[in-house]
Amino acid sequence: TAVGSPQIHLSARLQVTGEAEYADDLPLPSNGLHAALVLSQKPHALIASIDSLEAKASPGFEGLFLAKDVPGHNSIGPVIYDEEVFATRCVTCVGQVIGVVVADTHENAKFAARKVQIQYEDLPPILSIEDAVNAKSFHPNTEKIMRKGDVDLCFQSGRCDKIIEGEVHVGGQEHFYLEPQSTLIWSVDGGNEVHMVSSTQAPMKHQQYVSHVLGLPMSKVVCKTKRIGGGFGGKETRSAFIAAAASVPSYLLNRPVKLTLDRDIDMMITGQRHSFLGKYKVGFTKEGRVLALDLEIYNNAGNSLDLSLAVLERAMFHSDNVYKIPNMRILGRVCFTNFPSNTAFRGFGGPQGMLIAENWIQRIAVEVNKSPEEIREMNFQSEGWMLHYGQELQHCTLGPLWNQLKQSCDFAKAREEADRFNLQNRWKKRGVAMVPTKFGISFTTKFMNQAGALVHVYTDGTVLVTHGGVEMGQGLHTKVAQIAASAFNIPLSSIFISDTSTDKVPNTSPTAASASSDLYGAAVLDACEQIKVRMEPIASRRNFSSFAELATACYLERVDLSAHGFYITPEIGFDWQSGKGNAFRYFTYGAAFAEVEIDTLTGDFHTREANVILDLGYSLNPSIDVGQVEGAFVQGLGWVALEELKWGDGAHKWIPPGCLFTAGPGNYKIPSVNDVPLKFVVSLLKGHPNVKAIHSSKAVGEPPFFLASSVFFAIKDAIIAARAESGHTGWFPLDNPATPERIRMACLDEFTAPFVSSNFRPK
Ligand code: MTE
Ligand code: LUZ
Ligand code: MOS
Repeated sequence: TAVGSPQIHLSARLQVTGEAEYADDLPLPSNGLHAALVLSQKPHALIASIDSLEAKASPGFEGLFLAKDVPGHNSIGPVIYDEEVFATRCVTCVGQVIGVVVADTHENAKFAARKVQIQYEDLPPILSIEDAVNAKSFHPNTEKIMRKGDVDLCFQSGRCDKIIEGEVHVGGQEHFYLEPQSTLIWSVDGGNEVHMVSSTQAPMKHQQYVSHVLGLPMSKVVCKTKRIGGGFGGKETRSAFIAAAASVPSYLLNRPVKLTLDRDIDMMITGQRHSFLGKYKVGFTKEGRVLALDLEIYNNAGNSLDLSLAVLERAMFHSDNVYKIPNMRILGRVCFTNFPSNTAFRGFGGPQGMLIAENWIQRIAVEVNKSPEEIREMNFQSEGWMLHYGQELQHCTLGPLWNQLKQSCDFAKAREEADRFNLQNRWKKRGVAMVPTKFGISFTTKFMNQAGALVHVYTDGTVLVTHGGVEMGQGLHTKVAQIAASAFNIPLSSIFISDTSTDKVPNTSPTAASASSDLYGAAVLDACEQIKVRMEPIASRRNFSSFAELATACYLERVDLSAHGFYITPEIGFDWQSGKGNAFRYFTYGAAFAEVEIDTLTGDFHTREANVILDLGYSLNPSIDVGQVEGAFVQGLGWVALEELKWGDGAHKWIPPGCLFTAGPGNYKIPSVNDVPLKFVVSLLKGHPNVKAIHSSKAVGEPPFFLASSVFFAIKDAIIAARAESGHTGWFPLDNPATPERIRMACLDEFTAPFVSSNFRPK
């Protein structure tokens, strides 16, 4: 059957030939206009005046729209309405939308938007997590606490041989989807219905925002998405405010409007992965067994709440990574800062929470003079372990994964060889690391775990499937088509999945949280099963030579060959009141080994080997899944070691405070082919069906992302070897990304000695 086989991604052919269509490829109708946004240039300021004379006189100008022009409501937001479509009195970040200009061409629209003169009265901005913490600048009602055992009692009991405290700074990351944010929007039938095609993970959010902003019923607003050129969480919510801005001129002028962001603007205004600050206090035995963890985590939300609370919560759920922590207390806070609102990004806070955990694990290893791998193993959770949020660990495959990896990478030998290399080389050092992960599968917001589908069987035996999920390159449509093909026992080529559309399947959650093949696969299967039940009386009458013949026979017998399917994830729900519950349906586990070589004089590095293993149950499509693992790992590698966001901090004249300096590939380095590990092995654990999801499979999209931290800890391991040569043996901080500057400065030697102390933390 189709399920479980390595089918080629259904749009691979179109994508590699460049024929696949994206939102911006749609031709703009002849009366269509191009839009450009008028953006704040101040991180925090009152708007004193807006002068549009010059803009109105610029070539091709067709209109400027501000807050006062919004026909419905100007307030939007995915969870609470704390954002404005167009800023009214006050701006709270550089890049906040103040207005939208439409013109005959994209260039003219941008030109006119730049000509809008805005006078500001500056207010003091908050431009770091530290500043936010000091100023107690938090989003309202976002303090979260999780507890297990009694941390204070454990620290006081004398049972801990050692108690250490430290800080971890976790860097952000730009999504850098290949296709920038884009919406084409138009009205139909005289102007009272609005349709749009958007590059989004959340067509329903676009429908909601646009109906709210224009004052139209949701039933008259349609959003369609055929495919998107990557989302990675960056289009889970942050696409919708752009659609909302474009909807205003389109509706008021009754003309189609296209708004596609240039790369620099996209990077500047649509938010990134949250940077985090973690403050830990951890108590452990002299063997390295963890007894208690007191943790505070802060995330950099930016100027609106967006999904930041859910991101913080997922970080809290993942702050144990895979370790037994008998006593644990986590305090989480969402920092209001004067940056564009940060948002979902592959892992959704999970990687940040786990990276903080691996930091103190690595530190314990140094303190007790053992390898981090030994400390990791010693503290592994196992079957039946009660997690710090009251969910019991079931079907844990961490042990088999870890052992298989240890064998396949021959860790002991790799360790030895790296040590030997390091003895023989003064200015090059090698490092190795093995890191495990577990990623919770479900939206932590319970109601989001629902999915709808619509399946039509036609008389020629072909099947049109639509469902609420968006194809963003992850292969969702391919997997769902496999599920439908298997259900009807027909070839994959008989299934067609057309665009995602709010008028075919309503009320959909964003395509996110890695759960889409679980959710939409099950919803589609439900629809297929309904149709099969209706076909059964006809099918049992005689043998049909083909599915087409059967479908035609059913049609002639007036059988309904269309069904709506629905699925909700059973048995989940975490209760913040009691601090307990099944936050997740199940976990996807993985482990990775990495070996790196660093140049201690330049801080350059390369990954000599990465060996990654995931438990994906019975994979729905192993070739797509291996692709997801490779992609997630390399994207994670960018996060831990290459990609650094830099903002104006007031010190540089030519770059305003709070303005993104790294707004393009010229000075923001995402992984390229040169950064892919020289030897890159990905394998999937065999023989462990997942009883909790469709066809025994597991979700794959986000879980492998964190495994790239093995590269980070291998770099740290190499730095340890470098420092040892100049007599530095204690623990030292290293924050991600491990850029050449950070690697170089951490490799203490006679050249750095005049400038830095041994616990220097390169900024
Ligand atoms: N793969 C590709 N090619 N492009 C993407 O944008 N997004 C990732 C992951 N893999 C992404 C991707 C993220 S953040 C998520 S949550 C999942 O895909 C979403 O899809 P799924 O639920 O079908 O796994
Ligand atoms: N989005 C969301 C997510 O709203 N809730 C989640 O738990 C989540 N997890 C991962 C990615 N996106
Ligand atoms: Mo993914 S961060 O859930 O879009």
